[in-house]
Amino acid sequence: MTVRKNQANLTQDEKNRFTSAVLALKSSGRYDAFVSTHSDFIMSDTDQGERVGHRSPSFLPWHRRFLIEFETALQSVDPSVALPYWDWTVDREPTSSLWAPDFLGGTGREEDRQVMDGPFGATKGAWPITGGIDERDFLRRSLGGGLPLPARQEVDVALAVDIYDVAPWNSASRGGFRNTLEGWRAFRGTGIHNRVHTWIGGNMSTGASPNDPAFWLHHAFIDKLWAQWQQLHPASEYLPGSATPNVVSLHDTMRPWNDVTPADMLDHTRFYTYDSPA
Ligand code: CU1
Ligand code: CU1
Repeated sequence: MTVRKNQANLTQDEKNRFTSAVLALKSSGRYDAFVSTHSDFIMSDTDQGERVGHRSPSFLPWHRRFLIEFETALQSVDPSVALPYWDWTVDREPTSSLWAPDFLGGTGREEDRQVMDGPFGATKGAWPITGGIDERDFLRRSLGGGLPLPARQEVDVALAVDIYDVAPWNSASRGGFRNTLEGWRAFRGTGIHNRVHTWIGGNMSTGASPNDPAFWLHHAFIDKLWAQWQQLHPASEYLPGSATPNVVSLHDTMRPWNDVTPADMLDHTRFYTYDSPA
């Protein structure tokens, strides 16, 4: 069984195995397919028409499925690998070990935000970006350039929300757990999940955010928070439970897979577990 661990507790061997498997997917072309899947869904996830991956109740089950696909791909390279998660309420600095050269590498240099160190840095030449939002073909970051990372107290406020989501089921939804976590109702639309993207900056601030491998560690933690919320509110179900125009309800299939519904994604322990409940 796959156990996802806090990245801060990984051994050097576990870090190396993770980054090596990511690089192997990159060199085989499989990685960039994940990036384009995500970009396609950002483009279609406006507040008009059907929303699937973002700004919608299915934000959480869509990304859960997306992460499972990626983790399965990693495991086809190295069966010992699981997605690590990054608890940004604890590891909050650009100097945190996550950003060391022996793991994800650090922030970008001043002139063009190009990441220069670590396995994905320019000097290694192993991380050409082909599916970005423009022609820049290198990984960019600007760690800590915007608002601070979400604090534990903000996360606890989100976890205390008793209802999964509320109408109009999009970025304007007030009060549900999903949008409190996704973050569109907050100051300038940079609540919890969105703020982490902007704190990293560079590729992570774009629709092609999986171009930065930090994407997976961020979203693994978002997924873990959803699992924690489910435990805290066992009587609170995924909403909407029945057909709603332009919204993925409990038993609707999700693009692009078309063989999975939010209901299928509710119990993550069918696929993996986390190393700690909170
Ligand atoms: Cu996303
Ligand atoms: Cu995200």
